[in-house]
Amino acid sequence: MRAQVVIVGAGPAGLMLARLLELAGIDAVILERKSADYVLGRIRAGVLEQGTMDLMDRARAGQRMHAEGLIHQGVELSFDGDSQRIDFAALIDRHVMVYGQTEVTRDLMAARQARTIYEAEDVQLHDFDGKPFVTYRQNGLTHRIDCDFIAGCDGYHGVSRASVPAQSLTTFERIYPFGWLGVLVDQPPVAHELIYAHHARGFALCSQRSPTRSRYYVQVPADEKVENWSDARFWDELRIRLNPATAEALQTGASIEKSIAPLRSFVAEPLRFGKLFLAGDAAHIVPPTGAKGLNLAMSDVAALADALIEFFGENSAAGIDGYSAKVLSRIWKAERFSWWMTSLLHTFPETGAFGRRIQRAEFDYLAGSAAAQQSLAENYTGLPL
Ligand code: FAS
Ligand code: PHB
Repeated sequence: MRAQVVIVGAGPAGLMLARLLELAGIDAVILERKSADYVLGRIRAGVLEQGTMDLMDRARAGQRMHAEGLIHQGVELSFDGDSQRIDFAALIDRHVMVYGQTEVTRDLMAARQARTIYEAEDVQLHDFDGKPFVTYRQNGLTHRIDCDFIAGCDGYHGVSRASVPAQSLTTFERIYPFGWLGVLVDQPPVAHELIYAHHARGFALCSQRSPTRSRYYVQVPADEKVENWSDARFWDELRIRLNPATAEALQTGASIEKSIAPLRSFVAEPLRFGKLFLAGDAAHIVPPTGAKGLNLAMSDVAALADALIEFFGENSAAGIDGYSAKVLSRIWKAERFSWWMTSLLHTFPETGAFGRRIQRAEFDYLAGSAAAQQSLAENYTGLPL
């Protein structure tokens, strides 16, 4: 088999890249190791930047997003009971949309016309410095796809970055001493906007998926086990960490999904190796505090799609030659913001009383400065692509 581009991974990055290439008449095939149902079963991000919304429209996959997504004009930050709303509309005339990653993935799957090979086992990348090809196993047979380029969109644990010789890659990482225990529940959201809360016992987040479905998180130790958390224990802990009025308004119920996500900051450099490009979580990881993970993956593949369209359409290598430097500049700004939001809102016992006073001062400065709020607003709603 032959394709112009082989994309490894059918998460949001792989699906969006494939769709943009398809609309440009470029033959791209996706190899995904899991089933489509498995991919759709993962509950992850919930907030879309304007740039991601625009990309969904460019992919002609945005109809349901506009019909069902919730436009949010601000978020609330609270710190030991004090609250500050960040008013995106007033500060920078921008907004975000609450629309689950699962729905984004579902819409991109539905829009795709070309080949996505699910349950492709043992994907291997070959000769991406020369004449690239990819092999995979399915139904006991080994298959080969020759191609011009390979896009590694297979996430943090994927095969693509692992296929790059260690000496060709530099990685930067910070692992946080905690994770997020998340619960999905079919109850109306506790507030009309997201609430990011700092409490001495740990961070909490009130998010949502629709007017009848909510998503909540609490910070837990990095080695915590989800089986230690009954629904009752989760709701009790969440209430403690929220302002009393919010806690009082919380509508609880049986969790329909409960999981713990570890938190890390991670960047690999560079993101191009001959005919292999890395994009999305294969290239970087951000702590979800800034709602950047999904959006950063989308901005990566927008740049990669434009570079590949330019190559195949105009026989120009300028875009692919500039891809890595271009996306890394934006990646590091998102890493900085995600690290800053995480540092402000989580508890870090190891930084002691001084660390907590610095966090309090950071919040007080933010609450008292329109400039600081404007900076948060422009980062949260998404820096220009
Ligand atoms: P993905 O990991 O989504 O997709 C990679 C795909 O490649 C997967 O389908 C995988 O099965 C496939 N794959 C892997 N190895 C393969 C191989 N060898 N062969 C073939 N296929 C292979 N971001 C937010 O903004 N907010 C959040 O709240 C949030 N919560 C998260 C919770 C968790 C548990 C995780 C892991 C991430 C979370 N993220 C969040 C970040 C997340 O949304 C990612 O940024 C987003 O999924 C990135 O998309 P992709 O780059 O497509 O990677
Ligand atoms: C979510 O709804 O899952 C969500 C929202 C905002 C974040 C992280 C996760 O910063």
